[in-house]
Amino acid sequence: MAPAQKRALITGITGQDGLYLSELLVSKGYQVFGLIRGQNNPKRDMVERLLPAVELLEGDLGDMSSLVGAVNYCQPDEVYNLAAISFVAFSFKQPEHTGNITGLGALRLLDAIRIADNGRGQIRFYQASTSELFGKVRETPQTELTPFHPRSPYGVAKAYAHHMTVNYRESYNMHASCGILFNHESPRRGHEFVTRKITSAVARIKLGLQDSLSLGNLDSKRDWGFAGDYVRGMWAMLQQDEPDDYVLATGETHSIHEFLDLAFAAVGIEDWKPYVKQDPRFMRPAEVDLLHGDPTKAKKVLGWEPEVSFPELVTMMVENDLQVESTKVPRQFAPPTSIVR
Ligand code: NAP
Ligand code: G4F
Repeated sequence: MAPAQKRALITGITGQDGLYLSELLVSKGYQVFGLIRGQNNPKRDMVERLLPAVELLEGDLGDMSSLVGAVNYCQPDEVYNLAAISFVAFSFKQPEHTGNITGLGALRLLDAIRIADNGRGQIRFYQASTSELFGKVRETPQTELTPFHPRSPYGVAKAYAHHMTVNYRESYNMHASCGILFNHESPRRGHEFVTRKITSAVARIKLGLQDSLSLGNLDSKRDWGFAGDYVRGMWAMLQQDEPDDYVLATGETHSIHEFLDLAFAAVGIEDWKPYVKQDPRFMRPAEVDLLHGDPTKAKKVLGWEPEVSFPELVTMMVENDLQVESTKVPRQFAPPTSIVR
């Protein structure tokens, strides 16, 4: 007899990681359910177009009864909690809301699963933890054992969610794992994050649609990987016999200066300084200066390794934005097709 089709519930399905993870799970034969919030979410059409096999369920991490209803309806084997207020800068502006959704929201979902699972240990849970937990880093590179020192309301809320996940694992024998993921990007990255803000602006500058780009702190360093690689690691964590926590990172760190070098070079601009302005509006009350992860444990236990290099990632994002933005160029100003690709 063929094994029963696995069922997965994904929160945050409209986000970058939710889309890549859904594609991965559908390709593996899962029946995928996605939680979608709001009475008329503008991203519903996009998800339905990209992922026709996925069933969308209405619910919100701020609303316990909708989470209980979603878990009871889909009877999942695996739940991936990707939903969050995920933009660090925004979390300083709405810290209470961030705490409620990014922090308490994870607890609500854990409790909905605990009640539905009723001690059987059949529902596996993934929590989207983050390298922002390390914040003002105590050591470099950062591992699963590096102490936490979050530097934003987002980081603090994620620390609460992380510790709650570990606590539910230890208290209720739940198969609950945390992926401590370093920054991962893609052509699906939101425009509020620095990488996409840069690649979109570079494309627009090249196409004559924009003159300059305003940024905040250019000195911070991040361990940037490709989101499509990272969702493989999320899935691998839930296939282990025992739940645990894992760092996913490339093991390299790069500054925003380096990202700018590669992004502008991809459209043939060698000196980006005339195009980039510094704007205090994009500075944060507290900054995370350096993130540099050590993925040794994930490699050893999960067999996980990133496949896309830093230069490949930047080029992929710029090329995508050249295509997206070229559709906005008035016909008489259309650039040569060699630039559009
Ligand atoms: P993202 O693109 O910002 O997606 C966030 C998702 O959360 C969206 O689907 C959003 O829905 C949903 N959401 C927000 N508030 C919600 C609420 N109240 N109820 C239900 N859903 C809600 O984030 P991402 O980059 O895919 O990241 C996925 C997860 O990994 C997040 O938890 C993030 O904090 C974490 N993480 C990300 C990275 C990274 O570098 N990308 C690194 C470490 C950890 P709407 O579309 O309706 O707003
Ligand atoms: O792209 P960012 O906004 O990402 P950040 O703050 O590192 O957070 C992302 O990665 C985390 C994992 O480490 C996730 F947990 C989180 O959900 C999110 O996905 O900013 C990166 C760096 C920061 O140092 C920021 O100060 O870029 C700097 N930066 C400089 N100018 C800017 C800008 N960031 C943004 N968003 N916009 C700017 O204009």
